[in-house]
Amino acid sequence: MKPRTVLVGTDWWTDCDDVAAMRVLVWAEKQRMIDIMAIGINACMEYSVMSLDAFLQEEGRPGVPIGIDHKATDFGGNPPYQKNMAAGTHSTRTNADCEDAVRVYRRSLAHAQDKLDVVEIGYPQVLANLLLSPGDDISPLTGLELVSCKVNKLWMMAGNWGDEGNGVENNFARNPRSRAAGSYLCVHWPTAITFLGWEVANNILTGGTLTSSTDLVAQAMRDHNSSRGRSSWDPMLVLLACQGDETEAGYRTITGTARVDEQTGRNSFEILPNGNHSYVIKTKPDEYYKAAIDNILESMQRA
Ligand SMILES: [Ca+2]
Repeated sequence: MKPRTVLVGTDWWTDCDDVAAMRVLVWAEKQRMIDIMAIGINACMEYSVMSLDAFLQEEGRPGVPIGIDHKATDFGGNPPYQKNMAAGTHSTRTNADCEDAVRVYRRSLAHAQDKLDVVEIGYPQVLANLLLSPGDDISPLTGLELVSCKVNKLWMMAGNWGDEGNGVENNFARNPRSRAAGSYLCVHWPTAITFLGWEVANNILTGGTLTSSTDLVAQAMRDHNSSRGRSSWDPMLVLLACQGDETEAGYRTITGTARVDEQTGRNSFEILPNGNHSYVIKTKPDEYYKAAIDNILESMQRA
């Protein structure tokens, strides 16, 4: 089967689960499940691009187009993993070398031959701003038109759906920018969306079996004080998206319409048989998902 093309958004911020997720993404490309078209970073810190570029080089996938939201400097935090990752490699790519993530997404969509999938493991403002983008030198189409024409589906780690679809989670609720964008995205994104929520992966700790002193995922886990493993929000969403089928990946779905409150970031869910949104519920024991992620992380561990 032909690999599915994916555009991937990540906050690549303070948490180390994005690092584990990026390893899962590169692994899935090596398995010919997906092709990585571009990555958009939606939280902007000093070493964002250099550390991600360094990581992708070390994982054997140099040259991925990277965009960044240069304005997203207000999420706070100062993760040591990015500085350490950037220091130990040969990357010279900086934030300033990269275009705005919306332009990278617009170009990717405009050039895509077939419909692709969008994967998001961070904040939603780049996707919201993509929808709001007007025609430009890249394409006469608006962002909404490009997404409508070129996207199959959005897979997103966001929300807490554990209390019958009601809850609060960081990717939607972090700050006014993420709350407004999450609210806008749920109303205006034109394709189906599958959400994997906080409650699905919080108790599934992965990465703790990596023991190499030079492995970059292991180092990020140690830098985050999570050397015994970290909640698997982002790696589980990426693996689900790369598999591309909720049932095969070990989930059932609740279908309806998701909403995010613009003021509070709280998510809610109305169950509707023909709704465009779904959130996933595990159908297997936690150990099943943990083993799947840990096996992938270990398979690419640096000796
Ligand atoms: Ca993330």
